Amino acid sequence: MKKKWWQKAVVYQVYPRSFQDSNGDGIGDLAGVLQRLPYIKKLGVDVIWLNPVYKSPDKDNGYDISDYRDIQPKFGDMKIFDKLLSEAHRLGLKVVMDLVVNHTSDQHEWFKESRKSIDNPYRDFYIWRDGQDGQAPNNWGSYFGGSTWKYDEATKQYYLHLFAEGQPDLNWENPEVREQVWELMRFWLDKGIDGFRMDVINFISKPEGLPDAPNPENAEYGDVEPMVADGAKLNDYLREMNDKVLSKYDVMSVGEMPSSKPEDAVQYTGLDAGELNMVFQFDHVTLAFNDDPRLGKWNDKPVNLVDLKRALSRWQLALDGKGWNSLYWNNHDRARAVSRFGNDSPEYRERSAKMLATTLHMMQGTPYIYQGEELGMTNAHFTDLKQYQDIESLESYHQIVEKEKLTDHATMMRYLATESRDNARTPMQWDDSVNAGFTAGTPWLELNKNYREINAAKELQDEDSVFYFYKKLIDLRHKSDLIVYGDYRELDPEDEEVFAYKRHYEGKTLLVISNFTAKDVTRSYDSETKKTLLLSNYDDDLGTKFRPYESKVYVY
Ligand code: TEU
Ligand code: CA
Repeated sequence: MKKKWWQKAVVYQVYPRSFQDSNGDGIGDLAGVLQRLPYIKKLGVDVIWLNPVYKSPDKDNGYDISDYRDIQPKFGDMKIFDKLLSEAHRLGLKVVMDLVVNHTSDQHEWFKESRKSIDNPYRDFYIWRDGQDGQAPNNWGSYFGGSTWKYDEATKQYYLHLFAEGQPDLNWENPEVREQVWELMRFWLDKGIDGFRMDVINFISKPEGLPDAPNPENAEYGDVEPMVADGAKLNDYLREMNDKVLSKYDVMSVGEMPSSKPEDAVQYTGLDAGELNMVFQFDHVTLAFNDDPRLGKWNDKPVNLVDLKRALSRWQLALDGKGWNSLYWNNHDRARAVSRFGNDSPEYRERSAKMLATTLHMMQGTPYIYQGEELGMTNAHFTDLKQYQDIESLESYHQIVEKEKLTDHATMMRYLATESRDNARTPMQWDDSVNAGFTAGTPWLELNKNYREINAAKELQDEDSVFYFYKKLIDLRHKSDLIVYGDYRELDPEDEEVFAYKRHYEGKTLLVISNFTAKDVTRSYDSETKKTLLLSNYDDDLGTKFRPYESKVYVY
């Protein structure tokens, strides 16, 4: 398989509004990211993925774009963006932008035109349908509560929005929509950015006739995801995107693909498939589900290790030699890694954060580090609904507790504390000064109360910190073809306490063993073979004995 720069790269995801505020308005901005580039460089990563900074009414924190060619004033302007891009490149950091083209904002010029009249030239940029006997065209439920259809009085039709009402879905069947998307991609690629993360890109091909979703539990709405994920024309659209745009530049592309399966991803990420370089799959981050399917993702269950190993191993094996994996534990939409998959108690937080990092970063694929993950930042542990701001969390609370009364307040508060996206969006913890050095003003979202114990300044002075452990992992990857290109074989899949796997490349073996429990366990692998310890999150090696959250990497 021909080697590509993004296969050896490590990506750092910056959620700008929570990263660094530079002008005291309590909202992170591009000048703040510029100010913190040396910190990102010090970590040793190669690429920055910036969540959306385009003009937006901010109904979904920038995922509702009203102008793809201009910067949201609260983040700065194009001048500061250009400065950030050139300074990042000067430091040897590539910059990947967030491409959100399954939908636009309802404030986008295209939608303002489209809703004016049935015969407006932009009408077919979006998905308009007549109602059925005064009801929505079908039973699909939005990710943010309610129907995916909004009735528009002006032309007495409904328009489709998988997410918020302010996020109307684009009609990708319309070749003019695709041409406009290729144009806006070229605008940014010609400025010199290094690629795109593509928002729910596997939702863009909608099913013929937009039929009802199955609804066996007789819930208020049917589950939209199986209806829109991996649609019939998706490969055609991705191949066209690659032919007309991506193939003209030496850039990377990663498609966010909720509920995509490995078999599909072999096609999407196949090196000669001419589509994308990699995908964000969701199998390992959607393992914990409520017993009541109507509550979907909302639960407070621990993640079962055997399920987690099966999900990750399945993708490692399916894409080995055929495509390419992204490797992530969390992002701006997920609970914090150490809280969801490790143990965020004071006793085990650091140890388990390092164990999780080892487990993921020694796999085959491109690792993504979400801002603060390298510090072992934890979930927010909010206790009051007023602390939350995420539209998904608030609308879900409203739909589940107030409208459908599927559970009570206290239970839903536990679910939010476990799974809310705001867990990942509390401001970056830079130091132990007021507001953790994030802002001189009032932070847009409350800081995590533990910022005095967990912050970058403290970890930069401690060579045993989570930060320097991530740095070691990144350095190891940069130096090792075995880590980057080695194949993957899991050991003891049914082991409920330990995650162990091997990588092989050109006659060398990497053995990775992680104890996912707070107990001492004993395990031996290839005990007769002479092994060299490459990395451990403890200071010494007790051989077959593994202490709580102990993780070791051997090479031989
Ligand atoms: O997320 C898509 C998506 O699948 C999420 O809505 C996810 O399923 C859910 O949040 C799980 O908690 C992308 C962006 O990453 C997200 O921030 C946006 O809200 C969404 O698309 C709409 O653009
Ligand atoms: Ca600001």
